[in-house]
Amino acid sequence: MENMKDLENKALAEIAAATDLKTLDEIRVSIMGKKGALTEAMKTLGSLAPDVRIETAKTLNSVKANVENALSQRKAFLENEALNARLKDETIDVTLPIRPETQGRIHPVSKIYEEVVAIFGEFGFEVAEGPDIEDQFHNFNALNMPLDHPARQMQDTFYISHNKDKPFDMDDAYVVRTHTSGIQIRTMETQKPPIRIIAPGRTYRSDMDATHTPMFHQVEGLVIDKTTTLAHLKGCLYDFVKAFFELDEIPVRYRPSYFPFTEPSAEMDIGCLKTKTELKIGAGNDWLEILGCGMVHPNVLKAGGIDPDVYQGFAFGVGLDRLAMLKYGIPDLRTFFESDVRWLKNYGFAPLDFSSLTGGLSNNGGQTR
Ligand code: 2NL
Repeated sequence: MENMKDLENKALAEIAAATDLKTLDEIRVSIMGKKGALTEAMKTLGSLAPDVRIETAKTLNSVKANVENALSQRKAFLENEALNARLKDETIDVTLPIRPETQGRIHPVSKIYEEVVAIFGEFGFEVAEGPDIEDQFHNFNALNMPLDHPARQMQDTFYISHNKDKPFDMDDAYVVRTHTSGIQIRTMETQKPPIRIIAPGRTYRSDMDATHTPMFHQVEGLVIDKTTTLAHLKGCLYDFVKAFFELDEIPVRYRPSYFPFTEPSAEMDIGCLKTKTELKIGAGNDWLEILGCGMVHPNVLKAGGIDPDVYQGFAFGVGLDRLAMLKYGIPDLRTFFESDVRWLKNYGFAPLDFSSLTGGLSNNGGQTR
């Protein structure tokens, strides 16, 4: 069976020299395939004399085992080499800047939200959060809004039944919050003054036209301490609008207003110039309403578990969507929530364009949009 030993040596040499899996498989077929050299030799066993047959079979089995062993070792080696080459080839340097052709954009409302948080964060405010679905105590009652208040009527508020076994009962239902004030009531319930928070979030009202959508975004602010006054409110909001519109000076005025949850209440306007085609903020003879504010009503402090004879505070509410429309010149609010990528490409912002007071609020080194 000398030629079988030769076959084995030749095969082992070929296997050792194979540099890819395809070649290796061709070698396997040439030896152990249907018409392979070893297979053919096995077929002759039956015609041999019994004593020769046993010896030959032993040799053939040993050749088969050795070749199989060599094949599987070489296969494992080549597979490992291929994997290493692939890993090397597909290495990603995660510290490299993102590709400039990135398609994703930050929504203007998200951008405005980041800006507002950056500004009030710098002022020492904390961000408070709360549920979109509120009970009527936190959304209405605690805010000095009695049952017959017009804002509680069906057409403004989305009510949600929370007891499927009973017929719908408006007085017992939950609501999707109509403002983020409930967050502030919850903060009063759980934290001792001094309190200095902003409460951003989605809010919902049954309303739809060019400047109203059923879902919109609001940030409310609340400051409570023993000596908090209207002067603090004015200073705080003046600094806010200057930082937000990135101007050193900006004319402001306060008009008396009414909210059930503040007394006195006011609306803050900023100076602007309105032309047929443009709105310039910070100059001119026109005024633009920007937010609502006031001193927290004693009844609201009481509802939040805070003694109005010891503490007082100011609060404000500002619409993020409206701020986005003003700052970035977007005419129709309804387009904000149509999820049109062409719109987002036009009005959106580059990813990783962080907002900070020191690094540039809306224009990060000219990389914006
Ligand atoms: C507006 C007016 C405002 C508040 C919201 C508030 C919250 C608590 C207590 C007192 Cl817990 N006030 N929020 C106060 C004044 C105005 O929002 O026009 N927002 C877009």
